[in-house]
Amino acid sequence: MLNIVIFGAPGSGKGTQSELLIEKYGLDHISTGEVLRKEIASGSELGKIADSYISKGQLIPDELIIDVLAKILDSKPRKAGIIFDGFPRTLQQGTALNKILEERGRELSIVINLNVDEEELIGRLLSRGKSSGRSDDNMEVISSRLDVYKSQTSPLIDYYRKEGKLVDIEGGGRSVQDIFNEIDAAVSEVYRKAIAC
Ligand code: B4P
Repeated sequence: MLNIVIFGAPGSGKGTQSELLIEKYGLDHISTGEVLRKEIASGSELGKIADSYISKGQLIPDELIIDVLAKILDSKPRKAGIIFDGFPRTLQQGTALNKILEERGRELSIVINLNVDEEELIGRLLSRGKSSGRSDDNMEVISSRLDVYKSQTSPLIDYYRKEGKLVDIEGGGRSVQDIFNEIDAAVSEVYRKAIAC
């Protein structure tokens, strides 16, 4: 069973590449950003809390999102595997994910790290902002999201590199399909090992 983390700064293509992986490997998908946006749209208590952080470009508190993630994971039927998209975003979430998987007899297979330079990230997010209606796709909030990524999320790169799980992918300056082909090569290798077990 594949357990994939797709990792990168805001706008790096996590959601975009997840869709292609789902299609090819029949995987399940948890996008914590999507989950939170649905909660906001439904007006739930969690949504109200999430909105107060997301609209400022901040991360919602670890204890809250870790609990949400574990509940969603348990509600999913077991498919060929799962993609964690946008989770973890802090070291605390990273250690929690390892524990959550271990408690369920699972193990992280691979972490795809999408590298895109800041200028391109900003351009993509501003362009998405024209049609997305997202409260966080405007310049002020994008700056804050990028700062949060650097200070709170990027330390996970070393964490996963030390675990030997990280695969760096150049996620900018080329087409979605070219990027996917490289991701696919890395994932198909772990997929072969996973089905052999
Ligand atoms: P997310 O929904 O995860 O937001 P994101 O990082 O912007 O998404 P993504 O990176 O998937 O966007 P994509 O590249 O697909 O999170 C939103 C917010 O929720 C966070 O800021 C945080 O506040 C909160 N949150 C979520 N998870 C959390 C957690 N674990 N803990 C705490 N808080 C959490 O798309 C970007 C654009 O680029 C698209 O328009 C796409 O078409 C384009 N694009 C993609 N690939 C391209 C390419 N190769 N070339 C050109 N354009 C491309």
